[in-house]
Amino acid sequence: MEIAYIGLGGNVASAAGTPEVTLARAAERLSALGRVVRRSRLYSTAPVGFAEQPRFVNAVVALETELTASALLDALLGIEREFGRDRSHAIPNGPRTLDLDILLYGMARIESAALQVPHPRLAERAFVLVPLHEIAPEVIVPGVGRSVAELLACLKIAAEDAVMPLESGVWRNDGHVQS
Ligand code: PH2
Ligand code: MG
Ligand code: MG
Repeated sequence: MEIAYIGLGGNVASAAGTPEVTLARAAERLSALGRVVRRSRLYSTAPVGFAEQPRFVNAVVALETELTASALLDALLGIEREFGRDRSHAIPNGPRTLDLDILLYGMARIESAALQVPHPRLAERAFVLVPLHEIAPEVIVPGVGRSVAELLACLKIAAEDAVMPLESGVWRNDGHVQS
């Protein structure tokens, strides 16, 4: 059994609805892969890497799972496709209905063509570190040897509106152990 931290993001509507609804439905789907033990709030975040697109909705959940990292990745890609993710002519860092990234998988370090864990850009992305910090401030990032709280303290969040908590009736946002 491992704890995987999964980043959720999206900035265009899916058949399920707005990005908020997509993320809420996707989090429910994650329960089929184990037990969702924590979830951050939803955040409205400024797009990183490609500016000419709508703001993103981001969140992070902790999933207790018996799946291997590779099986988890396959399952996440399947859920992305269920919510209309189309990678066929996608702009790098561009708009998407749903992105599910394995940020951390226990203390594992994985460097394969298909999967890098910890997520290689985790430490530089406020849209990941802020929600991850909400549910796992003390967790040490393998390879970096620093806690999420230390990494967030090192990161300068330039714009005030870069990462803003979002109130949404569709998202359970207690941040604590889920039943
Ligand atoms: N995902 C990206 C690129 N840029 N920006 C924000 N704000 N949120 C994201 O989830 C995001 C991004 C590539 O996966
Ligand atoms: Mg991503
Ligand atoms: Mg991804």
